[in-house]
Amino acid sequence: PVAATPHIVLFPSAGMGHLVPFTRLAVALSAGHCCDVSLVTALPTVSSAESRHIAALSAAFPTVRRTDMDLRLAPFDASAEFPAADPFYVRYEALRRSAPLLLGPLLAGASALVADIALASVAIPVARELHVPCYVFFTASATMLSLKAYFPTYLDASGAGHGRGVGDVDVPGVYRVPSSSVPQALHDPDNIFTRQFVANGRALVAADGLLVNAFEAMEPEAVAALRGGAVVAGLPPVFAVGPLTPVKLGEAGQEQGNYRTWLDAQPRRSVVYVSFGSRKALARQQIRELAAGLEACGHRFLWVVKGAVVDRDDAGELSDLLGDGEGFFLRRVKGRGLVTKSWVEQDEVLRHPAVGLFVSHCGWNSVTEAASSGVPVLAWPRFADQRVNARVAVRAGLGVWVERWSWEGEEAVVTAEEIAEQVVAAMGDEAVAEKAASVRESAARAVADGGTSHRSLAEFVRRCRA
Ligand code: BUP
Repeated sequence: PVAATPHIVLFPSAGMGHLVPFTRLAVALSAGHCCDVSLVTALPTVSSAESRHIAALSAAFPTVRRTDMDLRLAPFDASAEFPAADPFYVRYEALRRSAPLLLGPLLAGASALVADIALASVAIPVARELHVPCYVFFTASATMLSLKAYFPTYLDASGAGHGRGVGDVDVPGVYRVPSSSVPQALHDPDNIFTRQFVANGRALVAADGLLVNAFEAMEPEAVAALRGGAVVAGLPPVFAVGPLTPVKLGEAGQEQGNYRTWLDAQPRRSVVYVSFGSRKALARQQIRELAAGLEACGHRFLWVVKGAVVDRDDAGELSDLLGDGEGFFLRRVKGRGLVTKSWVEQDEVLRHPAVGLFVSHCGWNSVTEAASSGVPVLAWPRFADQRVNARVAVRAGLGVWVERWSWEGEEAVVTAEEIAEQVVAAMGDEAVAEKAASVRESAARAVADGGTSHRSLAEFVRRCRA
């Protein structure tokens, strides 16, 4: 039987890096492909950015139904069990343990479940039991998906984790990921993230399909190797559907930023936009060097600075964070540099004609937004999958990466002089700007009617109807 309107249940995990692409997928399926879409929202959220985003989504797209999952109903407290772990990883664990209990009832009448990669190994069996097809949405690059799919095979073959460290990981058909680019946590087999990563990686073959927020032209080898069975035999179909189009959600509950009027007043491509994502704060000393580097580079800049992992904990003054108790730095750069602790609409910032460079941690959403807007990236990956993503960005021509710059866990502080030097070089690099503009064109082609990503998403919807 052909269901005219498939009902697709989306189950994201925690953090804006996951919620944002799920929102984009929800709107693409609902408004773009006429599906009936429910979004599972686990409450309470970890960050206030997430709760604001969910409220804004409901206001702007009431057709995307919210299905709340109250984690207070789950009979355990993951944060007590992992007191020192990253709060977002602790939430993944809470969701993973709750899924067998709380997910089933939310799947009544569903044509398909699309589960976040962080929940794959628990969501797939729940859906299977209920005869609901289960797809996994991978919110990072296709290259990272290939590493995730291959990593369990690597562990089994190399003996890493049993007293041996993780070396370079040669992902068949994709690339040899140097040990130094393997996410930090994966070097420790007992890390909560590693256990989830390996379990989810092993589970991929049992999914009905894999969606990835990537497009063929940007990562041709990875997409082909995943589809062709080179990475792991027996993977289900891979739907490369990115870069998913950002959705405008309005200002519901958000602080009105003054950055918009400021940006409007700046010359074309004169502003360096600096952000390290929603999940991690730079070390205080590194924040101070970055401040000095931005001041020394001589360019205009818009800098989103974060002082705490979870935004609710970030109550300190901006000047304290910058080590600028007297406010001298902020006064010196006034007019030329705007520094904010508040959320900005990053996609809108990147599309603004005044922005000429993005100093980015290379969270995958940030890379896809840079690709869609054609803004060159000065990559400064910090942790997790970001070095893998940085390489993807550089290979695609989207920017440059100073590979010697340290990431979390490495001691070296990158000095103000080095930062200033690289920013000046990247701002003056016409070749990089031209290549980034051509990445924007190939991204636009992929998502336009008849493009590779548009066709992939349509094929996924067709399967959900069947
Ligand atoms: Br901060 C910030 N405004 O002020 P990533 C982030 N974002 O719109 P992360 C804003 O959050 P993971 C802000 O555009 C992107 O869509 C940004 O995702 C948006 O990095 C998203 O870039 C952040 O993937 O998540 O937050 O480190 O580690 O899961 O990749």
